[in-house]
This record gives sequence, structure tokens and C-alpha cells, in this order.
Amino acid sequence: MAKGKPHMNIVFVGHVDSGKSTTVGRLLFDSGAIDEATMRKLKEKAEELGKGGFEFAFVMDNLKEERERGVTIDLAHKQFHTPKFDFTIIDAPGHRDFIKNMITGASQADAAVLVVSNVGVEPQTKEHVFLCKTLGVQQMIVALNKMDVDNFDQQKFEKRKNDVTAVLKMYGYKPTDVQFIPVASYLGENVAKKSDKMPWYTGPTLVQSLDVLKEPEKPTQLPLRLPIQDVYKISGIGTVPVGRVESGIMKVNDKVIIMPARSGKGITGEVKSIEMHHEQIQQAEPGDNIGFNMRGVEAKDIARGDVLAHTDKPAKVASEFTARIVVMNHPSVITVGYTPVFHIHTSQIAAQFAEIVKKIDPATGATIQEHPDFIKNGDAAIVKIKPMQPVCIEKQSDIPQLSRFAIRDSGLTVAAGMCIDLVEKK
Ligand SMILES: Nc1nc2c(ncn2[C@@H]2O[C@H](COP(=O)(O)OP(=O)(O)OP(=O)(O)O)[C@@H](O)[C@H]2O)c(=O)[nH]1
Ligand SMILES: [Mg+2]
Repeated sequence: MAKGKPHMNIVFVGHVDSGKSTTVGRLLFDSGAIDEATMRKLKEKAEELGKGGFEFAFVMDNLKEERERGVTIDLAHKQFHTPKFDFTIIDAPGHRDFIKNMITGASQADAAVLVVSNVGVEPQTKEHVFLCKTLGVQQMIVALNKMDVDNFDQQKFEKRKNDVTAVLKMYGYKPTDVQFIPVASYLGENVAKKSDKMPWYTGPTLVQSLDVLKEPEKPTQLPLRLPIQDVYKISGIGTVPVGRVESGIMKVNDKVIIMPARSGKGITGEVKSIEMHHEQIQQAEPGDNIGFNMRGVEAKDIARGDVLAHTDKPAKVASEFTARIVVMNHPSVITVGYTPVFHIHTSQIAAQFAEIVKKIDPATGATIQEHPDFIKNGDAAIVKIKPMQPVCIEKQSDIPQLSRFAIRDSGLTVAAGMCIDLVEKK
């Protein structure tokens, strides 16, 4: 099969009104992905709604309510191609009421563009950087937007850059790995076209900066982990589980073990064949969505949520785990005994808050309060969780891909977090 350009998901984040949607709209328009006629119609629509200036944002904000209010509510996805990558751009909302949508967007992303307006660092600037870090977004670009309001002044740019640098450092991003681009997205300065209003800036435009990003590294050195998505029984072939390789490499003839499986103790077998996009392959790598045929395993023995590994390094089943979480969207407060649904890779299980160890400062990790009675929206905490059914999970320091989870309750994402320690089930 012909190998295309590497694919990346990139999410646009930042405080409400910083200009995320406008930046994405401008980037698409100046790159020719949106034509003049469409843009003219969006401008008329914006003026008609009394939202003049929002025409570029309307490229991404399609909902009636979004356009009338001039805010992004839901995620919007668009394809965008550069010489090096095929991107899926995800435009996230900045308003704190819609943070759950931002969390979903960030959890899908390999990289983020943090948009900061002339106002500088604002509450969701910090919160989004924290969430990106917690949810595993590896790379970041900072677009310092609305430079026109700052008269394209270099000193003001430097000041804003310093303030944002402090925030990035605080949450664990290395500022030297981050590109800072001065832009005025509404006017199109330094988005896709190089601006002549900021001659003091010699770096790349925002579009050029995308190609400076590194292709996400495949965790091939880590132990093999393949969470099962589905299991088929195909006559003449046998058991065909399907799923995506999260870490490590799987080869034909490998001896594998699926945990916890129906028995709760795992089931071993041998990989007979691997198929991807209807073609037989000899080995599968992280990111590959595959179906495979196994010797020694029957369809009824395994299910969605089980995790395949090599027999010498089985996936860990936790009787209890310690996690670092951030509460985003709970209608009241979380106390010990709370038992929502945890989404961990492909599994969905009920699990109970067994202990709220401490409330921490999301910025520094410092303890704010030991054993608080409850935690609420905006709190970060270290907690102990007891799964009600056997589930595979890994420590963030061992296999980060299998450590992340979202906590959901009544259709809402209540919190997100990662496992930092675990007690293996005997
Ligand atoms: N002066 C100036 N205004 C801008 C610029 N970019 C965006 N704006 C304005 O900022 C406002 C908000 O723009 P949006 O693109 O909707 O901001 P957003 O970050 O997507 O907002 P949410 O998605 O609701 O969080 C609009 O009025 C835009 O016209 C810019 O470069 N200069
Ligand atoms: Mg927006």
C-alpha cells in the first residue's frame, strides 16, 4: 500500500474570544481551502446577525446558536494539508461552560495551537495548557493574536511571550520547544501570508510553523498493548479480534496473552495472521488498526476492553489504582463512594472513588489539602480508585497510552486523568 504523508490531529485552544476560530478560518481561506464566494456569504451572514468581524470564525462555527452568540460551543473538524503533513484541525471552544468539548478535542490531539489575544494570559489560557499536558498533547505552538490592537509592537509581543512562557513552564512544556508566532488573524497577518507590518519578526508564519512540528513518535520500544475493540467469529477462519495497536509491535507467530479475558486470569494463544485494510501484513505497529486471527482462543473467551500483550509482559489488571485527575464538569461535588463510569482505552467500567488522597495545585502539583471531604469543578486531585470489574490499566511512567482515562456520568465527561500507580490483582 502506498504510504501517504504522516497524519496529525491539531487542536486550537485558548481563552474565549482569543480568536481561535478566526485563525482557523483565515488559515483555510488564505490557503485556498475556502473560496471567495463562500467567504462573502459568511461576511453577509455575520453582518446580518450583528456579528460583523466574525466571518472567519463562522467558517468553523456552524451552529445557529454559535453564530448568534459569537462563541464556539462544539468541536469542529477540518482537513488541511501542508507539504509535510495531512492535518485534521480541531477548533475547540474557549468558553468555560463548554470545557468538556475542549477536553474531548485535546484528548484526540497530537499537537495544539494555543491562541492568546492582546489581553495576554487569561484563566482558560492556563487551564487549557494544563489540560493539554494532562491529556498527553506533546507539542505546542503559540499564536499571539490581535497584534493589530498592539500596533504590531515588538515590545508588547515580547512581554506577552514572556507571560505565556511562564505558564508553559509551570505546566511542564519546555518553552524552547515552542514556537511563538505574532499574528493578526482577522487581517491575515502571518497566518498563511508573511506580514510586512512586523519586519522585526523573521520567523515562520503560522502555516509554516506547522511543518516544524515533529511527526509523533511511535512507541515501538514499549511493551505490546492492543486493546480489543471487537471480536468476530468468521466461519472457515476462526476468532478474529480487531483493535488498534497502542504500543509495541505485534508479529505473526507471536505468543500472546489477552487480559483479563472472561476467565479473569487471561488466555494465551498464537497470532496466525494479521490483516490491515484487507491486506495481510507480517507486523503491526502503534497506530495500526488491525484484525488478526488467533490459535487457541475462542470468540466467547474475550471481549471489548480486554488487552492483548506478549506472554512475557502481560497487561496489568488493577485491583486498585492511584490517579491524578482534574474535575471539569460535575453537577455537585465528588466524595468517597462515588461510582461513575471510567472510559479506559476501549473498556467502560464502573469504578469507585475509594479515597481522596489530596487536593493539589494543578500548576505546581503542591498539596493544597490532605484528605478533603470532597472535590468539585476546577479541582485537581490525587485519588484512589477501585474498579468494580477487572480492568487493564498501566502507570503513566510505564505506558502513557494505556494510563489515560475519562470519567463520565449521565452523558457528561465529569473528569479526566491518568493512572500514576496501581496495585495488581492477584
Ligand atoms: N482586532 C482583532 N480582532 C480579532 C482578531 N482575530 C479575531 N478577532 C476578533 O475576536 C473575536 C472572537 O473571535 P473568535 O474567532 O470567535 O474567537 P474564539 O477564540 O474562537 O472564541 P471561542 O471559540 O468562543 O472561545 C471576533 O470579534 C473576531 O473578529 C485579530 O487579529 N484582531
Ligand atoms: Mg471559536
